[in-house]
Amino acid sequence: MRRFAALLLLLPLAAGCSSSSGSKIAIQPAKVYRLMGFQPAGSIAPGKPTTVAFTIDQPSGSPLTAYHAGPGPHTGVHLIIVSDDLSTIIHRHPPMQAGGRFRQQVVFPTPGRYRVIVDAYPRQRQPLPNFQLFKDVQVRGVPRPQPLGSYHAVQHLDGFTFTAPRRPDIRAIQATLMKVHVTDAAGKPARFVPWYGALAHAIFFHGGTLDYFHTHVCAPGASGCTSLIGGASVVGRSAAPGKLTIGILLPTAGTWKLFLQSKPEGKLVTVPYVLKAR
Ligand SMILES: [Cu+2]
Repeated sequence: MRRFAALLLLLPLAAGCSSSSGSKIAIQPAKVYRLMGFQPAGSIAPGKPTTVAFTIDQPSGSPLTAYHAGPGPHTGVHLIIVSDDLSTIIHRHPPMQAGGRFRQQVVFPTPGRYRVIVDAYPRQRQPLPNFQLFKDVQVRGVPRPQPLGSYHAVQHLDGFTFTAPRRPDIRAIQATLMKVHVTDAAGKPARFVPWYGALAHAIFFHGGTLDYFHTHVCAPGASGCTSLIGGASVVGRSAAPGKLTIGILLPTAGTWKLFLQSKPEGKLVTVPYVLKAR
């Protein structure tokens, strides 16, 4: 039941963390599940449609074909790709194909190294609801890394205004909620259209190490929305149009980039926030 509990709770968990790739935290299932038949196999060209494909092999050696299903965002496989300067994010949930294969066409826009994160939610929910597998992809050409930039509380994107706290206070391993208010061009609260089972996705990457964490904003009463890490859990909520309450839970201190993805009025918007966790 604890996964469905209200807003925010702290729980001791025997197993380590479920959603972090931090090298300091052991991820038990990642040692025994493996990406098999990963494509692309070598370096690729920028700006061209590229097929990313893989199967997840179980410790037994047979492909994993039983994934969690149903409402909420914690289902199937989440494919998340970032450039190592964190200027680009690609986030898709490809459907499973025959034999447990996943296949998604994406465009890697610029040269450089990208990290592919496969965040899997198997039907078997124990010991952890999800685990991550990683692969790096090299895109040919000379990389021109973009600076991470700084935190901006108010951002205008695609006709919408996103207003976040002026100075968010974030500490490692401590669950925090960050409220973001979203208005349309007329200044009215935006209505969020669910996307991949959530009203918003908050995807966090640590600058440099590319440690990863992912939380979701769900409608009141939605289940399967809580994220776990190192004994703590967090879930975001949206109780009214224009309002997103984002759950933040970061495994380590330092500089993180949050990609806040939502569909106000049905249009996918990705808002970047550079956050410092103490
Ligand atoms: Cu998500």
